[in-house]
Amino acid sequence: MANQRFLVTAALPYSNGRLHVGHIAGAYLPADTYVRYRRARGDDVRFICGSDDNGVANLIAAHNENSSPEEISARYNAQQKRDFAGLGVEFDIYGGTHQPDYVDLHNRTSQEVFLKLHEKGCFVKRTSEQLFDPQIEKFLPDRYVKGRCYHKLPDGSDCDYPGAYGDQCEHCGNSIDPVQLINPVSTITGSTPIPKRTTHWYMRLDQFEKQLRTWLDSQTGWRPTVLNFTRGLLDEGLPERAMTRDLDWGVPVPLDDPDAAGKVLYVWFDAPIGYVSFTAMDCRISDGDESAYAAWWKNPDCKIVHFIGEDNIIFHAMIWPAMLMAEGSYELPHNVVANSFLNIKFPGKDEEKISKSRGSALWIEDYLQTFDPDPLRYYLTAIAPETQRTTFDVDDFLNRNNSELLATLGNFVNRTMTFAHKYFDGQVPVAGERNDTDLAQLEACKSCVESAAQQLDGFHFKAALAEVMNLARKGNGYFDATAPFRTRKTDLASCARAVNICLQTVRTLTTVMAPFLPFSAVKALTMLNLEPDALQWNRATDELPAGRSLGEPQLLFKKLDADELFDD
Ligand code: B3M
Ligand code: ZN
Repeated sequence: MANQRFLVTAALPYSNGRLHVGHIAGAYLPADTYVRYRRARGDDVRFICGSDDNGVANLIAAHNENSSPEEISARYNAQQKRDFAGLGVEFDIYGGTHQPDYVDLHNRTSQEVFLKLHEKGCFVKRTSEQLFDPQIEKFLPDRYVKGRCYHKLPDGSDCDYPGAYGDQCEHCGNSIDPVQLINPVSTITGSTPIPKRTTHWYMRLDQFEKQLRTWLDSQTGWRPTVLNFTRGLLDEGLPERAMTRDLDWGVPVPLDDPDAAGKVLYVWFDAPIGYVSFTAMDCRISDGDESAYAAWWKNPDCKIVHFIGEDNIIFHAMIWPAMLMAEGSYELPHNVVANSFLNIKFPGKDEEKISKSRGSALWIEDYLQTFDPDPLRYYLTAIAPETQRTTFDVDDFLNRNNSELLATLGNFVNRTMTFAHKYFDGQVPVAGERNDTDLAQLEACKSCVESAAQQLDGFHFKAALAEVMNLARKGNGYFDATAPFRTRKTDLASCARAVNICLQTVRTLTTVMAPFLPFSAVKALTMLNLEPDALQWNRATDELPAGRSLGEPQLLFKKLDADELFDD
């Protein structure tokens, strides 16, 4: 197939905190793996991300940390960049919707979209009562207010969750109209808010119901969880949603209307436009022309893929496509790939939800102080929450590092490389005449390349990684069966043949492991004395010629133990 063009995005993290393993498993790792794979296939890919700086989440963090939203978003944006770099999640650009270098372009891009929708009659202006904190004289949109949830659970009982936020109830997952919350309190002052009239612009999502349904029905290759959830929302009918807020932090509402004064766009209106404005910035930096973003966003030959966590489905599979349909000149997403959340289980404790406030999280910053990135990348893909919640179990992480990554993949590569060094002078031995066992092993290499590709094309990362590990397992099986450690003394030709086949297998493994374990793949490349273009997918089964000199063997993985992880 001719090379394709992909614009890949990963959800923009709020710049109100650090990243933990749940964030990485949800969106960033599968996105990075996918991008690496597409590039290995020769596709033209841009990988876009950055922080979501606007909105109440950031204001609350600034309030709690006695700081300003500018300072908070700059600090966490920088921290996130470090965390991603440490894990080898390599974006082409990591912007931020309110970062100094980005805010002008981002505001302009967001305002243009808002104005276009406004001209097209997609908004209604309404004045209604909203919650207001009299103590600080501020409206309380979104997470500025908490109260008891008024929704019903699927079994018909009341949700009644006491800690529901003004935008979403984390217990039942429904979106919340803050004025309907039972016993609301201001999260800033703890006081009881009073209703007060204010004017906002509501997007008439119902105008897009039919178009959204037709579009969703025509999608292939989407995860059923995403399709079913979105269809469920459409079946309930799409209510109007306010796309402006009474806040002094965000993208100013670009209307020449006294009612718009002091108002900003809703953070979920401007955040996905961040994907576009960061692409434009990337084009400005790399092509010297920000208008080149159109080649990615307005080009029917470019596939746009959004990687997100499950709580963002409504925004990416429904509201954002409706915005794009309304705007009219952009392409719609080719796929929206959503993962569920992770639970966490620390040794000797019960499994629990990851929670920043309860301190039950494994932070990337902390992890990287002690460990290499690849074992985490391995585990988070091996347990990827692709269809349902899964658990990051610290003991299981260590076990699987030691018994799979190290004992299977690492061991196969290591025994092959050290053997070739010790007994073949660090060179690829002659292949000789291959027998059925040898040919079957080479065939296993070929079929691994194909089946891993098939799984990756379908966004089945966990299954793709299993194919890679399966080849490593077969490599060990072949090594044991052909026993070069024995034939070395009895039949040197057969020993050489076996080591040759093992090296060819390491060669293939290097390419197929690279999207998952990029740091280890580079080490393996060095050991094989190959150039980086050897990671191209269609070269995965290129044979290493006999006589080729190999690089020095080095260990790909280490044994890990729990103490290191919690050693302060
Ligand atoms: N800032 C992340 C979250 O909901 C949210 C994603 C925006 S993607 C445009 O945790
Ligand atoms: Zn609820």
